[in-house]
Amino acid sequence: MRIVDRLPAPSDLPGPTPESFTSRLRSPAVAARIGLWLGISFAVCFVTGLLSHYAQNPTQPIPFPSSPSWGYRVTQGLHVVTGTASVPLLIVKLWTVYPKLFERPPSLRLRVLVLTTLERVSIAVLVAASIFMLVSGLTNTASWYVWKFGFRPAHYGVAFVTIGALVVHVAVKLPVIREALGAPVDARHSHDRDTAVEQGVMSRRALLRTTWLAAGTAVVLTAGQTVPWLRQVSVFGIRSGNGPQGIPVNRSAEAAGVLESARSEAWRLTVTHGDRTVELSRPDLLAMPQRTETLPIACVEGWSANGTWTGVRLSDVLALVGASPDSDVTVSSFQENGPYYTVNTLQKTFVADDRTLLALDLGGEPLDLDHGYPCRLIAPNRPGVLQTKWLGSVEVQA
Ligand SMILES: Nc1nc2c(c(=O)[nH]1)N[C@H]1C(S)=C(S)[C@@H](COP(=O)(O)O)O[C@H]1N2
Ligand SMILES: [Mo]
Repeated sequence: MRIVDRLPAPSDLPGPTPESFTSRLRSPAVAARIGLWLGISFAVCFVTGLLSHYAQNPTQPIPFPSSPSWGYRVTQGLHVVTGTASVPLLIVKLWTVYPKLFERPPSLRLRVLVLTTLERVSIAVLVAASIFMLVSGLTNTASWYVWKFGFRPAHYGVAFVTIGALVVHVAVKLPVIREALGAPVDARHSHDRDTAVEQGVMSRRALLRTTWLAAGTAVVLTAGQTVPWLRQVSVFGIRSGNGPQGIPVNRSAEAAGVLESARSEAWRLTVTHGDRTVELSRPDLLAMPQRTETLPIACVEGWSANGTWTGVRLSDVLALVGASPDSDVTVSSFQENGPYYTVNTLQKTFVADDRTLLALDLGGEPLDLDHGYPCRLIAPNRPGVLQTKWLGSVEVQA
């Protein structure tokens, strides 16, 4: 069926056409190679992101494990590193395929138009969703909350759109990808435009090498916030600087508005189990058996650092109100400008783990005000956002 009686040939329409682009660099031979790494990077980012999301769920059908203590540190480090490395990969990938934006449908027949439009829409969704993921993730790691929406649900929801569109894209392009990866990078690809023969400023190989270098640099610069010996070079690692007691600070006591309440003599930790309640001062807690554990703070933003924490076991405190460690426990901060980060529930796995402490000291000194003085939670393999500082109460769930 024809839309109108006499159609112009698609190539007669005005405007640039893919043939206006003459560089050999814009080829599936390049796009497929970068796409392969971009795909791997997105896959790692997706899986580690799901883990992080699950770890932060208030209820977990399968309990999140408390071991290994450094697990979340590694997966979330990978999440932020692969996300950051994806930025240069995506930019070069989009550059290589840019001429396709000006492609005309092979004919103006309705069926062809519908199919072409569908393909374009699926690519548009993939590109838009990918850009959203990388931009929202990066601004979040920089603690630059320009968004009105909640970061976590949006970043989580669009992740599925991105991965779905990616799977469709790879499936549709499989023949093109296979041909490209099966031949030397310099070989002509059957989808190369006849006009794309100009050498340009560099070879395909050199473009790829430059891209790997850019991605590698992004990795090294970001990984510095997690890997101590890389810290010196980590200019992207916003929180890589040393905070008090050798650990970066996410929100300072001043920002949390607890400068006075944290230093107050009247501070007590309220521990509740049903109708039993005890109130503990810092000297009370210090008089209990003290345990020391080396555990990391691993922020969702990707930075992490090990600390040597001393304090009382959560299970020892629960024993004071006759609660078994086989319970879920909600800890709350006395910080008033919440609600974010100020209340969270530990599943049984974390409550029963002997390394879970109500920490009083860090690195052999009383906790810095910024690290949660007079008392903070520290548990193994837990997102930093759930390591509540400036504790006010511990409540055993029924
Ligand atoms: N009460 C309270 N606890 C909190 C936060 C907060 O803002 N308020 N921030 C959390 C986040 S996001 C992280 S990463 C860790 C950081 O701990 P640190 O500042 O001691 O390194 O504390 C967590 N505990
Ligand atoms: Mo965090």
